[in-house]
Parts: sequence; C-alpha cells; structure tokens
Amino acid sequence: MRGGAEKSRLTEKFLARKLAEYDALHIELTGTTTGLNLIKSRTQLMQNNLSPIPELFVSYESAQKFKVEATELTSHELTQRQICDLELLMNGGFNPLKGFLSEEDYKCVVDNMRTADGILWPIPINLDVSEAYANTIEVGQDIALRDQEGIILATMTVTDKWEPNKAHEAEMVFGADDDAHPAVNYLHNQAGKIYLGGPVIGIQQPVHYDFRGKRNTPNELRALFRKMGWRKVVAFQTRNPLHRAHQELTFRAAKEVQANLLIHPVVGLTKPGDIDHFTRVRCYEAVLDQYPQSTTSMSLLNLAMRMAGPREAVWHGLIRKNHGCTHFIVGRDHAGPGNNTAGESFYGPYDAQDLFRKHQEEMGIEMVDFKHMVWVAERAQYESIDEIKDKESVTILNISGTELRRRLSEGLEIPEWFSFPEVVKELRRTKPPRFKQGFTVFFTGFSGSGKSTIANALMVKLMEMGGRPVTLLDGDIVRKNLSSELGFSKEHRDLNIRRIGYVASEITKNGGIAICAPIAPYATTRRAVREDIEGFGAFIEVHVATSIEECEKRDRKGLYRLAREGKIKEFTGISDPYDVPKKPELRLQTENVDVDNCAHQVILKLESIGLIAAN
Ligand code: PPS
Repeated sequence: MRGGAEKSRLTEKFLARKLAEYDALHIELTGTTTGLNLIKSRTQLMQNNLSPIPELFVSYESAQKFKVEATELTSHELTQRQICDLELLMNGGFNPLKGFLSEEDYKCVVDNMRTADGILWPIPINLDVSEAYANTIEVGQDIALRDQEGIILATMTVTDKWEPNKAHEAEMVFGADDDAHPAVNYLHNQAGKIYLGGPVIGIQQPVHYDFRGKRNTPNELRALFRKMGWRKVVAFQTRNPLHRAHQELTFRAAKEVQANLLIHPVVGLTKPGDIDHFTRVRCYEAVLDQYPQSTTSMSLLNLAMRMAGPREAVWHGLIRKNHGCTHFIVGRDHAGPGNNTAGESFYGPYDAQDLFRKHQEEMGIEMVDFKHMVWVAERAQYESIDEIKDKESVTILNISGTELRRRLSEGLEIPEWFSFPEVVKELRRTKPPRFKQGFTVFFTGFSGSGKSTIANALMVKLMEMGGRPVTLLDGDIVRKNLSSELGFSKEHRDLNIRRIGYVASEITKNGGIAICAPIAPYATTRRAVREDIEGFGAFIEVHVATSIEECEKRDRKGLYRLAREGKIKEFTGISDPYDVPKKPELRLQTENVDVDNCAHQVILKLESIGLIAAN
C-alpha cells in the first residue's frame, strides 16, 4: 500500500493534470482562459453519483396489502396538480421530501426556502383541501389518496392541518400577491383553504397512457446514464417547442461542459395557454435528429410548474440532480410567469440565474447559464446577445412567443432561420390559422329580442360558406334536450348557461362553430363561459339589444302578457334582472333593421377578426 504522503502527491499530480486538461478544453471551446476557481468547481461537480435514490413506494407485496387496507380509509381525490406532486414525491423526484409538507416545514420553506431541518427547498408542496373536507379529518388519521378515477395511489398519515396565510405565501414564494401570476391565481381561486401535511406511503405510480416509453423516474434515468456511461449530463428544462435557438443553446451548453444532453420537458402542468404536450413531444422528437447521434436523450417530466422564476429555477435544479444530472441550463427569464397587473415583468430576466448561482454548490448541480440567443443575419448563425460586439453593424433577428402565435394564427410565414420545417408543420397542424379554428358566437338578449332568428340566419350563412361544422344551441332547443328539468331561478339559469358553455367549448376545441342563443341574463355567468371557451378558440359575444318595450310589443310567444298577469314568475326584464353586456364584441340594434342585415353584421365582425377568410 502506498503511504499517505505519496498518495496525496499523486492525487495532487493527477488533479494538476486534470486541471490543465480542463483549461485546454475551455480555451478550445470558448477561446478564453478562465480562473482557477471555475475549473476547481467544475472538477468537483463533474461526475454524477448514479446510485439509486430513495423512493416512497412499498414493495409490491406490501402494496397489495396496503391497497386493501386503504379501501377502509377516508379518501381524498387528488387534483391534477396534486397527482403531479405526488408522483415526484413517490419516485424520488422531490427527494429528500417524504410527504406533503408539515406546517413547520411549510412556514420555513415559504420564509427561508428551507425545511425546518435546514434543507434547501424553494417551493411549498402542499395537500390543499376544502374546509368541509378538512373538518372530517383528525390529526393522526391515515387517508387514502386517489386519482380522478378512484385508484388509490398512496396513503398519508395526516400529522398537520392548518389554514395557511395565502397572501403571505404569494408574496414570499412568487414575489407578489398579484392574481396575474398564474400560481397566485391558482392559490387564491383554485387551491383549497386548508393544508394537510404528513408522510406518504406510495402504493402505485399514477397511470399514464400517453408516451409511456418516454417517461422515466429518477432511478430509471440514473440507471440509463450508468448503462450508457454518461458521467456528466446537462439537463434542459422546457415547456415550449424547441426552435433553432434552443437547439443551438443546448448543443453549446453540452459542448461547453463536455457533457451529454438530456432534453427534459415538462408534460405535467405548465403555464395556462401553452401548447399542449402531445404536440410538443412530437416537435421534440423532430428536433432530436438535429443533435450528433447518441449524445442526446429525451425524457418527459410530469411536473406541475408554478412559474416561480428564481425559486422555480432552484427547484428545477434540485429535481434534475435527483434525476442524475450534473448540470442544468438556466437561460433568460427561466420559468417566467409573464407580466404583473401593472404590465411589468414579475422578475428580472437574469434573477433566476443569480439565485441558482448562489445555491449551486449546496445543490450539487452546476448551472450552465445562457443569455438571450439571437440570429445574426449577416453571419447566418445564432449568437448570444451579450457576445455580439458589432451590434450596430449587423442585423439581429428574433421572433418572440407572441409573434410566433400571431404568425401561426394568421397563417403567415415562419422563417427557416427561426425553426425547423418539421416543427413548424406540427405547430400548424395543432394551431391552424384562425380561419380554420373553432369559435363560439354567443347571442344574449331578452326573450323575443330576435336572438334565435338571427342565430338561424347566421348558421345558414356559415353553412353556405362551408369548411367547419356548425351547431346551433338555441335557448328553447337546449331547454328541451339538455336542461328539461330546469326552471328559471338564478341557480337553474346559471346551470343552464354553464351546460351550454360546456358543449360550446367542446365544439370550439374540436374545430367547429358553436352558435348559442340563450337569454343568459347574468354577466358573471357569461364571463365564466367566456373563460371556459377562450382556452380553445374565440368567443364572440353578441348583444341583441332590442329594448324590453319592443320585445313586449312584439310578444311573439304571448309570454310577456302572461308575465304581466303574474302567470309566469321570474320573467326576464319584467320580474327578473338582465345585466346589459358592457363590452360585447358586437351590439345589434334590431328595430327597423332586417334579420339578414343583422346576420351579415355578425359575418363582417367574424371576418374582421380573421375567423372567416375574406374572399
Ligand atoms: S336563460 O335565462 O338563459 O336560462 O333562459 P333561456 O333558457 O334562454 O330561456 C329560453 C326560453 O324560455 C322562455 N321562458 C322564459 N324566459 C325568461 N324568463 C322566464 N321566466 C321564462 N319562462 C319561459 C322564453 O321564451 C325563452 O325563449 P327566448 O328564445 O329567449 O324567447
């Protein structure tokens, strides 16, 4: 055996040689020399520890036993976000967490980004429930956690139950108590009022039927990297399709740190309005061919993002470390939530990089930071904006996400320098131009105002044009076929309109045209329906503004007379309110204007917003 002194001399020699190699490599890749500190930290972080990490699952035999026992327990039906969180808790993606945070851990995470034991953890992982449900649960009780089909995924021992200060959580974790932030909006408007905390026992993984072969647990990825001999792996987190700038950036990152590349897209929950993951995965597959063979792999991550910018970047890093990665790419505005109510960005463009840098040593995963990549036309290549010395004399091009969406929705050209033809083809398939998308025309107005007649005329005109299926959801028809058991109380009217909204949203989602023509007297319900539909396509509210006097004068069904006589109760405009739409897309005056003209005004409106192609 060698003596200690000799061993340390050898180690020193080895290190010196390694440092020289890294120095040479770095000079070769970047053309600059670097400080010794950087090289040292690279040496420390250069290899991943690929031994398995702890999971929360019990053995197969115990799971069968637990499953039977758990059927006796009080159940909690997990929300979509909770299913994502539970999956990563159970498979070790959220290692070292052992369950949903206790009250003490939650408070420490919110205030200091650490658990009560001092472990770095930036995002609270909570089991939020309604107050009514929480009242049925005692601290110390075991509960069964079920997915939306009722399958028991885990059990949890409730050790804590408390009402969180959500405004404080929003300020600390997301930087502002502002509903324009999607996670703050979720916190206040969707998450339950009470949090439950406690350790979790994993029984089975949530079931996924899509892209099964492309989803990997942390231990599966670790095993893959071991098998492939990937000692250094740089992960790229994404919730968007990859375009040329991303391909360039990720390839450079891998080259810079001499690592293999893992494209690790989020397929759980991303920012509302993002391109669906089915389309994105097809796009990623197309881009994978652009990397040198067997240097790059892709795996899907069922994470529910919070869009928490800097804190989220640290969280993403910890999750990737758990998945066996040594490096993590953090670009400009990482996990940015968009603008706040004042129209300003929630976080600075490089805040995420700063926070990551501060903690990376402790995290054990190294950041590869990137500035904004732009296309330099004269040199026909992507360059990092901060490295361009001759900004004044070259043409710098870039297409923002908003601009890309505009080009897609208007069917405009997307240049080759921006994206790959295969990616653009996929995007066009999913997001056809506006004149091929589904939409809803929602008429509202008093009974007898002319809604149905105009809606019928509009339907015929749209069918004459062809191209998309048209469905008319007229007030009377709906009441006969969908809502026959409902009356005209506020509650029943709301239910009726929500049903119409649901059917219209499905039609819109699937590329059809829904024409709705109920009275829909309440502004809040109309707004809710608008929100349901706008996720899938345009919503055009048309107020048929015939006055109540005129409707009563026409009294085509004789209902106004009965309402005046008190024989029909709760009659809109007579004995029940009607909220006049404040800002409809179109307001139609019907007095002295014929039906054909009214329908034509709607057609012109649709044309002006690009929903029907101008001939
Ligand atoms: S709502 O409020 O939107 O649910 O109403 P809607 O389903 O559109 O109403 C359909 C038709 O029901 C007739 N009707 C009444 N309307 C208003 N108030 C009361 N109490 C009432 N009772 C029956 C009325 O003729 C509506 O038809 P339209 O097509 O609007 O004339």
